[in-house]
Amino acid sequence: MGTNRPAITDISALEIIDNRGRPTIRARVYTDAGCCGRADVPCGSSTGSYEAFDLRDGDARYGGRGVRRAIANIHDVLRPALVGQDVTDQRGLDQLMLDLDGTPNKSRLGGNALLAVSMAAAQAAAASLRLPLYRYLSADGHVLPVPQSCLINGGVHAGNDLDAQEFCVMPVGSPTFAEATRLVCEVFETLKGLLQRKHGKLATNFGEDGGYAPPLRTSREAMDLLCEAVTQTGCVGDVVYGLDIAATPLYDSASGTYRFDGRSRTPEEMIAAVLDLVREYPSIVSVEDPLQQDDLAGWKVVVDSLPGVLVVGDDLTATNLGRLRLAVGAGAMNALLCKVNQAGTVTECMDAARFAQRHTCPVVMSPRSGETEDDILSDISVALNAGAFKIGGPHGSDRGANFNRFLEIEAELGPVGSYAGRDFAQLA
Ligand code: 2PG
Ligand code: MG
Repeated sequence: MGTNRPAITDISALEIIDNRGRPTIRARVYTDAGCCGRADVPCGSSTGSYEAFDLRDGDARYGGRGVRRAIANIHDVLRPALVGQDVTDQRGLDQLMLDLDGTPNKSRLGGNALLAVSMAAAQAAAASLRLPLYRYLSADGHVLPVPQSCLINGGVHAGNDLDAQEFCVMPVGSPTFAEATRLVCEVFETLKGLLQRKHGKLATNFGEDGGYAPPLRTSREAMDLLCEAVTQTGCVGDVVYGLDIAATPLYDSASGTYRFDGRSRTPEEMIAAVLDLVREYPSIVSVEDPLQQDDLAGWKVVVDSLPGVLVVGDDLTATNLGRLRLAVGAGAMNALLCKVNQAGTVTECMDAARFAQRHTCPVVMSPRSGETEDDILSDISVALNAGAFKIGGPHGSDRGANFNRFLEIEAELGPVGSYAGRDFAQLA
């Protein structure tokens, strides 16, 4: 290559399990600087159809969810092409993998195969240059996001009757990420006591997103409990709320109706229900996926009807530049949920986030319900100066990993770092 940049010497991948006991890929990228980068691939439960393709074996193992074919693609196709390449050329590496795959949605080699190598290469490059990953990815990364912490789980993340998927607290009034973490955990403890008293100890079982999965039926019940927990903790002025309705799985395309808060609703009734809910709780500042992924006109009505509220595209935009262009052009969202495995490479994820920020759409970074102890998303979030991070509840080391990495980064940045706080929606 004729450069003195660190080169890739080897790539290996292994089938591991995530927090739900489902298989996923762990990849390692080695460099001639004697360094190794490691990364695990996340996976969602409530997935839209515009995401990068998640290649699964479809055989008898793990109910068809094995990733041996994706791993074989890493070893047989990606490895031979990438060995010898400059590990610090993230864009070039990602483009090379995209070319090898050659499909619009990474369905030949698997978005999970490409992402594993893409993230591990970024880690290997950062290690080779002796930089923390957030600094390798951006010279300017300094924002610690508001943790949007999902304390009550519903939807496909919980075995209860709550239709909406996530009820989150956002400690915007805290001075630092560390204080914000303390607040989240204290509200979480208060909520546990409340749930126990009101609904019995079974109500404190956990959902897939690290929050409680109590036997509630409506969004109002969930919001009332969250608000009560915040009041009892004594931090009313410091906390606002975010919801993920995750409406795509609530939508039945055959009948054209949603199931939401205990009954079936036409799209117009669904919009009215979401607007009523947000207006009833003025401290709700963010609503994700209020409608299914293809109803752009309906999304625009929600955006126009809720000035000052973030209407966050997840399944709608799928961290995909094409979808994002469409949604921004249609005025159908005003904030981007950014998930690295929806995009399928680090470069595409960061390009989508930066496109959103250039179009005054703040970025909410998000893990998936299926995660491991990998904390790479915290570094990517800081590199992007994202204003909020949908971190899950504090239960489980898969969620703790991101909290803890942010705490580490905040301590490392010292006065250079700044907590997004009440400005989280202005960071675009
Ligand atoms: C979401 C995510 C994460 P999943 O809908 O935003 O909370 O869920 O990873 O299951 O898609
Ligand atoms: Mg979502």
